[in-house]
Amino acid sequence: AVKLSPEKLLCQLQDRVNVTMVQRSDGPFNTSDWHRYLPRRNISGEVGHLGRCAVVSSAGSLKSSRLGPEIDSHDAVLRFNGAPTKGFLNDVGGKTTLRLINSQLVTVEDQHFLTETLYNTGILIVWDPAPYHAEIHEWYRKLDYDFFKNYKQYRNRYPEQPFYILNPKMQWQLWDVLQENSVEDIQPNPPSSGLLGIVIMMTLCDEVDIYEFLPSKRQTDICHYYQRFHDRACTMGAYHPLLFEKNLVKHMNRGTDEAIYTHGKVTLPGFRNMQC
Ligand code: NCC
Repeated sequence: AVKLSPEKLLCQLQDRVNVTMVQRSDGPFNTSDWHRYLPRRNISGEVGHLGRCAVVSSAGSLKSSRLGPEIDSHDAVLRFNGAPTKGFLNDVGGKTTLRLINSQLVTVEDQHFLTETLYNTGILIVWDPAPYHAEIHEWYRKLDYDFFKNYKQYRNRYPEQPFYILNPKMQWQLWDVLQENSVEDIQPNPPSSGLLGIVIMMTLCDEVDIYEFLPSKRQTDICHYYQRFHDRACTMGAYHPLLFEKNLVKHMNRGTDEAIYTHGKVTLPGFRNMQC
């Protein structure tokens, strides 16, 4: 049970969750060294005004979905972490406008972030789990994964590709909304990349279609559409409060239950199209 009405909840999200990227003027990043690395343009200027957007979860249930053409018909598409398009065009489409990646992926050597070519397409945004409501300075000293070295190396290698660092304040502002609207206590860990990406797109787009975040009739224990690995926790959550995230998204859905069942599709309004 979610406490607020769908409209109030949408307005609460818009009001309480401040989606920003780390800027050259922010706290410990306002040095000449960091100036060379952080993108000059802000993200909304970079992407321009986006109409219909798609968020593609990495769920195994995208397999055999044939959603590719529908996903590609959007003005912009957001994907997560190492989710590929090559070899999966029919099911997930080929367009990648933005890619939200976690700091573990950027940092840990066996993820091949610096060499894998799938990261060279679209605008990149990295996020790192921060201590609860930490100021940017505190987070900077207590990174969950120390991704700065690889971030800078990637920027040196691909200086033309926009690559942002998500302001860490957002994750706990969003977590508070999740907690306040849940009857139970939720895990004291940040939301998944999935929910962060959904809210990022709500700030950049007029309307957001989300695919297989809420599982369709194809729901499976296969974790990702691009791997054979089975784990129910991928869909249900373990570290991330994923079930609560999904509950919240379901509650705000402006599409039909039928579209969830057949396409795993949820439709949310962009913040600029809401009357609060
Ligand atoms: O698996 P992951 O997420 O990359 O998936 C991206 C987002 O899609 C949604 N999802 C995924 C699978 C599934 N069966 N159902 C889903 O709803 C979730 O919203 C998820 O956030 C992450 O959130 O960043 C996560 O990253 C992975 C992993 O680090 C990256 O894939 C890089 O290899 C985490 N897995 C592990 O650490 C083992 C995962 O817990 C969360």
